[in-house]
Amino acid sequence: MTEPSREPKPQSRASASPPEASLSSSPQPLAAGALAALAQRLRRQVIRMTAQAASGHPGGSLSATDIIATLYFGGVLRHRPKEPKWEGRDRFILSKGHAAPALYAALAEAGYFPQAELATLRQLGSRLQGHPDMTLTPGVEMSAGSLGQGLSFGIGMALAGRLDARPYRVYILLGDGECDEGQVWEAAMAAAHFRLDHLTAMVDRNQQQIDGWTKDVMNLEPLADKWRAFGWEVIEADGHNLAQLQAAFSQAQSVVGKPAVIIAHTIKGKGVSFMENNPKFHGTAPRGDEVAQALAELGADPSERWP
Ligand SMILES: Cc1ncc(C[n+]2csc(CCOP(=O)(O)OP(=O)(O)O)c2C)c(N)n1
Repeated sequence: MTEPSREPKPQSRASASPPEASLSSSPQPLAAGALAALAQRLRRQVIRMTAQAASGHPGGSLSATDIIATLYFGGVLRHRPKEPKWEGRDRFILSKGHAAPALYAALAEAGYFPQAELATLRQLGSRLQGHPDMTLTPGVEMSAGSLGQGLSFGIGMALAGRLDARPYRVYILLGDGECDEGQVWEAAMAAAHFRLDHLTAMVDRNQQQIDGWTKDVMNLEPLADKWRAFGWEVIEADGHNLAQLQAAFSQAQSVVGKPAVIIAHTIKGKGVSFMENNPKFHGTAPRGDEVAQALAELGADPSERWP
């Protein structure tokens, strides 16, 4: 495959991102049924990982799982799991780093590291720490955990791609509670100022944060209008409808001259009845009978390998 030239080319503020030519693609997107089944498998891994670690953040991992599954397996990201540092890859930044279990499950599924490693979540010496570490884990683009930083980091990557004339795209997943951070809005201003149309933010709009409902902690509404006022194209989608998510990503890719944000309406703890909208499972792992019930509700497959 021919890599795009590294020759820097002059860019004016008005210029859009580099042309989307000459990038090799990710594997073919999965068909709808297979993608849905895969997303459920990732959810089961989130349950097993956090249960085994006896700690972690299942709620915000389960709300983000369909978004992450669509990125990696729904034909959005161009990436090479066997060549994680391939310079032409699209970048995915999990800014809400506490949802690391969902990211790790997807990376293992894609082949960045063995599935068996998922069982080492949060152990001393493991490559899979409680929050993503870009120095340890293949496929992790940014060390995250301190909320509010991912959009700024992604802007740096997007500007670097423009300077290097590399036509990769940058995707950043934010929590809605994370949007309480002032740094998010400074970054939102900057991304619009620099017309970063090769950058897409996603907000996991599950309406909850660590202490409960976002409307009670810090009301974000009207959230779409806020992003619009900051100069962004706003796309809203049901964050658990994979076809809608795929359509939202392709709409975001077609936006010219400004960044796009996908507000993905989700449910914290999605797929497990006693976790849905239950703030207890923001940062508490399932245990005992809860694990069996969660796996059953997520369509447990007895033949599934664990670890
Ligand atoms: C700067 C910073 N402050 C506080 C925390 C502690 N914290 C971890 S998760 C969380 C709630 C985040 O809510 P949201 O972004 O909505 O995540 P989700 O509900 O999707 O899990 C908080 C406050 C943190 N990680 N970083």
